[in-house]
Amino acid sequence: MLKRYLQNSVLVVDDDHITLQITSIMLKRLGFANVYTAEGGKRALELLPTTSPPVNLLITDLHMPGTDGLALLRHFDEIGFQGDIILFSGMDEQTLKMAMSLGKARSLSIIGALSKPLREGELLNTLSNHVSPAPCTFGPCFRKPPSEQVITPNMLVDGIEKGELQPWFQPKVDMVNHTITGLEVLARWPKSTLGPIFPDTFIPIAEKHGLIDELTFYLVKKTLDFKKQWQSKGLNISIAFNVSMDSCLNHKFSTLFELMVTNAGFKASDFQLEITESRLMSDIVTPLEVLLRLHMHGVKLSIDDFGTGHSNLNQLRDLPFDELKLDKSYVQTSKECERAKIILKTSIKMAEKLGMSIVAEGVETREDWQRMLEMGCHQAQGYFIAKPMPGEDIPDWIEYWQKIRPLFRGSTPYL
Ligand code: G
Ligand code: G
Ligand code: MN
Repeated sequence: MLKRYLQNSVLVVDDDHITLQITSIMLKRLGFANVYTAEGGKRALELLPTTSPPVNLLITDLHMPGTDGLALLRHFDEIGFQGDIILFSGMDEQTLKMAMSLGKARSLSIIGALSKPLREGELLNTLSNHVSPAPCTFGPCFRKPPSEQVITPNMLVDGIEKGELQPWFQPKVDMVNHTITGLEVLARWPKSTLGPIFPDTFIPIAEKHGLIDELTFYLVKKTLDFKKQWQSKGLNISIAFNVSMDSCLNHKFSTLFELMVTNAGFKASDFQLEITESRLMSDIVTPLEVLLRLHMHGVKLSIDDFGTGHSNLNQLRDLPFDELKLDKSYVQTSKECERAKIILKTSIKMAEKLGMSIVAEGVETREDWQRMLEMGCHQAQGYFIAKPMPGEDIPDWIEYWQKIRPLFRGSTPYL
């Protein structure tokens, strides 16, 4: 229970000494061994780098003299804070909600906004709803930077040549028997000259400047190296690559991909390609041929980000997809939006009739898991199961998952 948080430190920030003491006692009762308290935002920022183990949960008041809660969120955003955040305040509910939205807009992980006085039950509810079975050591070690980064095609080529880009891996699991069904490869560039750069910055550049195939094959090569290492440990796990439809305009793509896979001693059927279309294609015949050939040779095909962009019904009609990945934005909005729910349910039924396996992306909480299971999804992927992680962490994560699998008995994971 709450293992992910208990293994790390929690930092409580408030300008009131008594509130800090009471909250600290409450957290210790819940099992938190490492509770740090800071009287005000400024002290919190001084304390943060000195905490050991690192802080994975911040609980902060909003209204404080000097560096208040909102400024603290800005600073935590700037330093790329990885952990979860709970706001607690005596302010009215509307203000709390707006502060929560502000934090989320900064892409911080705000998991709750609670009114003062803090109640143990509410705190426990907030935490257990968001607790992921994956311990935080398996999480990403950096986060999306808030600012737009300008990178040139040359920088990207340089990054590839220097081996700075890496494949990271996010697991997918079966929602019924809880087995691991595969790992999705996600490109990461943790140490560029500009600091960490995320794929939504460099993938469009690669696509625009004709570098996407070079990048894909680079990731395939690095991934195959990892797969060999895992196999030597007895771990045989299916791998999914993200492939933009642009790559399928190149007839050589399928040949090259299969050659790399077979030369490494693997079967085409050990791999899956998640196809995304970032722009409308003028030539749809060539991708059809390329994807059909891959399908004939046993590579599984998955339609990615279904519900958004250019993932569309024509593709479903014309291409032999084995899997449909519901876009995380739909999975998330189906929480409150009845129309999104209807669209999801109908898409799931349609995919099922087409004989496809349905994956819910962006499953972040136990509620998300339950909702998507009830709607009929077969597999889940998201922070609730595991965040994307470096290849080195995969064997440990698999071992960990096998241990916690029994917690997923019944319909909802019991954590
Ligand atoms: O991992 P993250 O959520 O930051 O990824 C952002 C987007 O970049 C996602 O849509 C993902 O599909 C895409 N992406 C990540 N890695 C690759 C890749 O290797 N190739 C392609 N074409 N897209 C990728
Ligand atoms: O477009 P594509 O589906 O390939 O992108 C998936 C991306 O979504 C991953 O790169 C990952 O960084 C991100 N992601 C995975 N799980 C979650 C989640 O639970 N919540 C959010 N917000 N993003 C996620
Ligand atoms: Mn994908």
